[in-house]
Amino acid sequence: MLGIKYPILQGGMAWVSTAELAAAVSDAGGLGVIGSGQAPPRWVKEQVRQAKTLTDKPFGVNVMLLSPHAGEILALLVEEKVSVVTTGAGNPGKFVNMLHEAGIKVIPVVSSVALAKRLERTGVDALIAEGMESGGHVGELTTMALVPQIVDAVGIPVVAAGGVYDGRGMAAALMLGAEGIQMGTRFMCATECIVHSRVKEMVIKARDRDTVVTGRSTGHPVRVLKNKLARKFIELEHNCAPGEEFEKLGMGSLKLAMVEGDVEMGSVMAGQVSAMVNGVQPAREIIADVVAGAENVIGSICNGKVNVDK
Ligand code: TUI
Repeated sequence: MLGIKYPILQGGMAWVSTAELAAAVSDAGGLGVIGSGQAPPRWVKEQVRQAKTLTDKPFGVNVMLLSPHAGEILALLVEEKVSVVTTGAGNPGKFVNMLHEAGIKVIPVVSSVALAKRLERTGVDALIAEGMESGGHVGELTTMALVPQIVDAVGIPVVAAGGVYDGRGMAAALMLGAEGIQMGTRFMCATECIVHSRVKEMVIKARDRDTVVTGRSTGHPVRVLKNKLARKFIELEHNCAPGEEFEKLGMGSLKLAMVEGDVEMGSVMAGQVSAMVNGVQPAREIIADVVAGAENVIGSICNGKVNVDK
């Protein structure tokens, strides 16, 4: 469906997934995705143009539907005829026809069965089922529970996201009925990823319990690596502070971490697999490792190492 060699999508992370990363992932046989976040349409257009100069393979753009620029960005993606649009943090239903008319595949990220069913009816091409292990804006369910429920509820292909780091994660996702995976956190530490080096260091150093979900009480729960900002958010929640205080604290904090490298007062959005990331590697190596690992673990199961049928 996507014209890619391996069913591995790269998460379109705001301030992190630029043309360099997306092109490297696509060149290596996955689907690279530019993250548009809250960026202005002009920046997105430049990134798309740059990615086209860096790779002749298909790539995508993620549109964060909470952005005030989402409509304008989708219109320019139609003009630029990108191969794939993934969406996050909202319902892209009203844009599906416009994107399809331009030959663009539409793959929304969902974190519930209800939204998955609603979006299937709008004619989207596939869905990314994202569990709460992932970084950034998260839902309530884990990948393990969410993926098979969405696979059972819809007839279109499902991509599993959240908590996938290596071949074991990919194999597990396929066992749950997914046809592919999306990884974000691991690609943050790709050589080609422009995220600030202090963010990469923090992800690499992270241990199993170093992420936390803040902002549940505001309706915008976000998984981040624990730091001073996260502790301030937790304190606001304990004090039942009004929404404006969260907004004030959160404003500009993602850019502060990812671009400026302030890993204490910035929002270091990253998933639970941060603990498994132990170095910086080219995107091509990441993809090769995941594919080889999945083949290896699936092979050993097929050879009877897990003896389920005595
Ligand atoms: O979108 C994400 N992850 C993100 S977006 C982001 S940037 C940000 N900026 C400002 C506020 C909050 C975040 C950082 N991380 N993941 C995809 C995703 N989308 N996960 C869950 C959803 C989702 C949630 C609710 C999709 C649709 C939805 O419902 C909308 C509806 O209409 O029912």
